[in-house]
Amino acid sequence: MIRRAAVAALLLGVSAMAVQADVVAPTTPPDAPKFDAQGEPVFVNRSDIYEYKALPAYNEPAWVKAFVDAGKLPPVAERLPKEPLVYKTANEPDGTGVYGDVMRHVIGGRPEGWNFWAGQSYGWGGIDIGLVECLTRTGPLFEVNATDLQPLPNLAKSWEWSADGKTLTVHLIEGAKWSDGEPFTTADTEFYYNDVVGDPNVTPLMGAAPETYSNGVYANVDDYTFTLTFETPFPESVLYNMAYGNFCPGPAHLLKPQHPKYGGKDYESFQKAFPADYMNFPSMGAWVVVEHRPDDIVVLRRNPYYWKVDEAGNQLPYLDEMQYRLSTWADRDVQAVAGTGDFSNLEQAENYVEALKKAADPASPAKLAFGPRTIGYSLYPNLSGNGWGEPDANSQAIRELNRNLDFRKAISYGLDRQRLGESLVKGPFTTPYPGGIYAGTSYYDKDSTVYYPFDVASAKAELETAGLTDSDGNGFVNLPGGGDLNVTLVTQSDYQTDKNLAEGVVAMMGDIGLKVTLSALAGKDFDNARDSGKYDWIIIRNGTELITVVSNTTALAPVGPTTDVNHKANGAGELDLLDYEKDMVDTVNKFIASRDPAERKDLMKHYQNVYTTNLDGIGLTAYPGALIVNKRFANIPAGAPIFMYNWAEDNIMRERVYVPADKQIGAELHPNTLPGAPGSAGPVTAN
Ligand code: BQZ
Repeated sequence: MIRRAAVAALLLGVSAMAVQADVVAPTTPPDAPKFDAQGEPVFVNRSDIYEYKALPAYNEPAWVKAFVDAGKLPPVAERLPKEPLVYKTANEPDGTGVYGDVMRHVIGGRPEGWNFWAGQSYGWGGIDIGLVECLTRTGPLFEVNATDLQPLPNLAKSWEWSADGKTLTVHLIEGAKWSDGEPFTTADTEFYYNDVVGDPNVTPLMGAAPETYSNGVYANVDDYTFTLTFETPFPESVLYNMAYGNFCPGPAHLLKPQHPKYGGKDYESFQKAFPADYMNFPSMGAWVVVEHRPDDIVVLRRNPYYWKVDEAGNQLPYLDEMQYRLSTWADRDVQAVAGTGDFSNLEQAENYVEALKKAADPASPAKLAFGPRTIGYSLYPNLSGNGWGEPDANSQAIRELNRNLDFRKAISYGLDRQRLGESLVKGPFTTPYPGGIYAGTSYYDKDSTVYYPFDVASAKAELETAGLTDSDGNGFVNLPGGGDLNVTLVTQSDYQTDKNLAEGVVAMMGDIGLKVTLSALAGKDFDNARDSGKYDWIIIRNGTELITVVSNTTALAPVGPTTDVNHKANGAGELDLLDYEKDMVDTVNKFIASRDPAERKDLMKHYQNVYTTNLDGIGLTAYPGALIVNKRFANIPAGAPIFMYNWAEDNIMRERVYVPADKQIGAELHPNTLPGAPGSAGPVTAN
């Protein structure tokens, strides 16, 4: 490793020893160990997956027909939209499915309530993905040809841009209904856009804000058509941002009366209006929550108004029930390989060896398939210097240091990323991750990626350059004129991986003389600390934007007051951006406005260079995840990644997954029942 100063000293004829030990020059990241994903997707065009059309006749499970015969439900044709979404048989890996059976999920989160639009978490692990359907869909894009890469239609069946690119007209599916039979119309999209996203007092679960949609101005045209009008032409990324996590409208007929603007008591009451014991909350998803036993299980039953069918006219879903056992994320892996659970995203590298061993047994009840290296962790210093998260004096001093590149370089030079990855799992899985766009993805460019490699002497030199020295000789650097600097590192306690990485960081920072104290927070507390800026440093498993760039693009930089993970506006709405951040904002906005693929590639090379040169986030490690699914399920698409445009719960398109009749296990907890009326106690029978 060539120390820059030593070379300079030699050139000047000065003894290298006389020059203060300087830092090693930044480099490009090491190539990741070769790791072949198990199974390639069958690449298709979007139109090969599904289309919207009326079919001559429709079917439903026989036990659902009993509800029609008892006069409790309209005939199935009247429960479907004029032109349902029709999944094409040729894209169903195992063809037309049969009705029946259940998918038994295990999750580590817990439902807070059902008001996703006021920020309530459903406990993750696929519950929210299956309940809140959105205008467009990106999960299945993992199998879409790069030449046809645009968001899939979903509740929005089509859209078009005005000639000047400043107006987007969106056409909703016509005649679809909520699971309680109420029509889905632009009343729902208008309420979502103007009274959830547009109301600063309301924050939806994934933080969608006006900037998420390029500050478009909403207008209804009719019950199934609305427009968004923009300042700058063709902000096509808004269509990606209309997928899961963002433009997923709620039932205005239930939400609106609770909203303070329409007679609701106040914002807190609005958020808490549909608590976790409220059953049968209307959904546009394939299933509806009919039972919740706290810390035990959430059970969902099929939505009789679901607006999707297969080409034979069978109303979907094929699976009559979804279960979510309320446990831990680690238990999800254990139960999936044991066969008592049906699904897991194997994402905690510590469990790989055991899971692989179990799944390798031919008698294993589950199939395990590794995908691409898209699970990655970064350490994020809080970059706000003007009060986001209300820091005390000590934290404010740390934020000033966080805003100093020499300090951020010290952290990076102090991290032995190879050892961090190997502390999780040995083998070709993990690779040092500098931060920024992931290696191996469409917009990655190695030569644009700057890597400050592990070197303790360089780390210590950078701390000194940042004005930190161990003035009291106790082994830890001190704040200028004060006691030891003591950084609090927030991590998520629900995952062993997050805790292991955090513990590794604490130890390595100690080796360079930087005292770091761990604060491990569970689920919602972690998410709240992350989103409110109440941290000095935080370790986060990164989102889709650093893998695909085209989804969640606004999360790549502080393009708005609340879009960036480690730099949001203060209470006064002020963003004190550093110069390099302004460059990133400008680059991302140009990317969003560009329709030229070559220009977009170049813009992302620049973004990657600015991000990694300035360590906007300090990468730790990246590795592949594996999808574990019980072998009895059919129609699991080949090569489905656990995480890319979205999680596998979305990617595998659960509504068209089925279990052949001879493999069904009779594990439904509420067989032959349907959701009841909103707010009623639970599921209902036909008579
Ligand atoms: C997958 C995912 C589906 C959230 C969540 C959880 C939250 C975060 C993140 C993952 C869980 C599973 O991830 O770990 O495999 O099933 O749910 O939503 O970590 O705490 O806030 O971003 O997606």
